[in-house]
Amino acid sequence: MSYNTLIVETHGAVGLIRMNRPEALNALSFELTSELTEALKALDADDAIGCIVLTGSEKAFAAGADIKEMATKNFSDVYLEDFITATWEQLTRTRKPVIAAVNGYALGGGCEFAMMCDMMFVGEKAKFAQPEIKLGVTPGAGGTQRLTRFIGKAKAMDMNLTGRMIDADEAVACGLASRKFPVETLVEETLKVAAEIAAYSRPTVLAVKEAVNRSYETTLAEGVRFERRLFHGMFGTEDQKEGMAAFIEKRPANFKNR
Ligand code: DAK
Repeated sequence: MSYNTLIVETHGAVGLIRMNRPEALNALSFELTSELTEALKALDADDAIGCIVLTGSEKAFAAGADIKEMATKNFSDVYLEDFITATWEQLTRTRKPVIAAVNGYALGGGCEFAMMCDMMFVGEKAKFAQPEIKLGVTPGAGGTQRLTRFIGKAKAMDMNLTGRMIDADEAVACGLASRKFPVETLVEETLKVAAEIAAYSRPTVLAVKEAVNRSYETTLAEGVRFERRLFHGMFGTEDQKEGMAAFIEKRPANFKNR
């Protein structure tokens, strides 16, 4: 399938989605977010794919919601069309892991998109901000909620109330991103990590993602109980037998995703 605002490739068992609206620094238009929803659904449903990478260009991951598209909307427009919820949240419904590879600007909705992914790697020149306050709106896709859970109240309040940008080092230091790479090698290095994840047992990968995400939505006791049940369930898979046999026999595991 071809898209107007995305470039989608497969690299072995990894799906790579590049947001591609260079004229608008990948601003998240209705077309882009709708196409991204379709691309994510297709990769999630593809048995040959085990992990997904979402990236933009060296200048911009995404410079936020498309301001030109939304500037004249009124309350009824955004409420009735379910703005954001309708086309922005497939990232949170994707079962396979999605890694954001962020070069350049990740502002407003761009930062929120990156936070909807399961992991975030940054290029040295990445820049994050929640500048909605400068536009007279609040964030609408997790800028006050996910960001606060990622980096804590003090820094989230600072970013949301001032709109200031943080750089790649600050993003890694405060836990927004987990690894930093040179700009030119960010996507290549992210693809390597994605390939490593895609080579593990698929049911185990999905269960790990589900368990970590559950920690954001429940108490510690319930979360650990959920984790324990998933762990018990893993003993019903062929891949558990294979993984442990491979360790004992000192050979690489050959997972079958069963
Ligand atoms: N939307 C539309 N076009 C954008 C854009 C955006 N967010 N960001 C950049 N562009 C366009 C510029 O207008 C320019 O187009 P032309 O003028 O050439 O036609 C082109 O991309 C290049 O941008 P610049 O010329 O500005 O490039 P610079 O290198 O000088 O500056 C910049 C780069 C990223 C610092 C700057 O472009 C910038 O500040 N962009 C806006 C960043 C921003 O404020 N993003 C947050 C958007 S708000 C909700 C409602 C709203 C929201 C959420 C929920 N609900 C109703 C629930 C808001 C969400 C957001 O994301």
